[in-house]
Amino acid sequence: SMKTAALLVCLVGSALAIPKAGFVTLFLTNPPFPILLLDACRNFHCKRGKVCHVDEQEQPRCICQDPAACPSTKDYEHVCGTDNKTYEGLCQLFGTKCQLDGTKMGRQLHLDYMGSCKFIPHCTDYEVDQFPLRMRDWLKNILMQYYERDVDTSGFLTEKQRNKVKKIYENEKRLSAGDHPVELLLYDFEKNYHMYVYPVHWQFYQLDQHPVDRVLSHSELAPLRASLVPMEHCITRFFQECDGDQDKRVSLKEWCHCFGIKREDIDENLLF
Ligand SMILES: [Ca+2]
Ligand SMILES: [Ca+2]
Repeated sequence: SMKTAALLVCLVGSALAIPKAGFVTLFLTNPPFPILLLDACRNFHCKRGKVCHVDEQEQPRCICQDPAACPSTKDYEHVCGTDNKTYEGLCQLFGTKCQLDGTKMGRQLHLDYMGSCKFIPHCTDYEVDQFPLRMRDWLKNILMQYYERDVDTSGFLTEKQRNKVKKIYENEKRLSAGDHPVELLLYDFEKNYHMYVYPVHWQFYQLDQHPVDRVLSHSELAPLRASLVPMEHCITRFFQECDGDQDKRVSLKEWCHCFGIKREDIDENLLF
């Protein structure tokens, strides 16, 4: 069945440019007071999804943005709502949400992700089990690539990181990059467990930057989604399951645990 994935997208609150419709109407019907009426809505801020309107008492009021009156958008401005409907833009989405104010649908409607809605298959139990295996392997391979590139042009890794990665790179038992069957990945993890410890810490450190506080918020996890397109339908579920104490943040301990790193190998000193 089709399931909407709750996203790791952090909403950028953008001001929506909406013409002050109330001003125009009243300007025409009350010609002696144009300046006064203009000022009523000027500097009067309404929250997202609402626009200023001058009422009969000439007082500014916030009313719902009529989605049909939103400025027209380009294709790339389309957004997907948590109702799995594509909206032409943020103005239309938040205008619709405002009109549904006070209803369950209104409370549940949020921005899911930028872009038109697409089919995101349900992540099965089998896939979610495979996910850490594939991701761990992928992290290790990224570091190997960085290391190789650093031979010609340095700058991808710091000196400290390069020293750490060198040991993995030069290990003859290292599994070459490729699309390996789960069984092989599992076998390699058991045999060469120590090679995976640093890459898992390294990725945590890369993501924990806004702010650097040893926990990953939803918005800090967002960049991973873009990098892991083939597995993206499992990311949401994976991270929900990683967040053991359900505080909506993934700590280093929770992160490492998710990737099968043993308690005694979780080390804050590896975050560099
Ligand atoms: Ca953080
Ligand atoms: Ca947590």
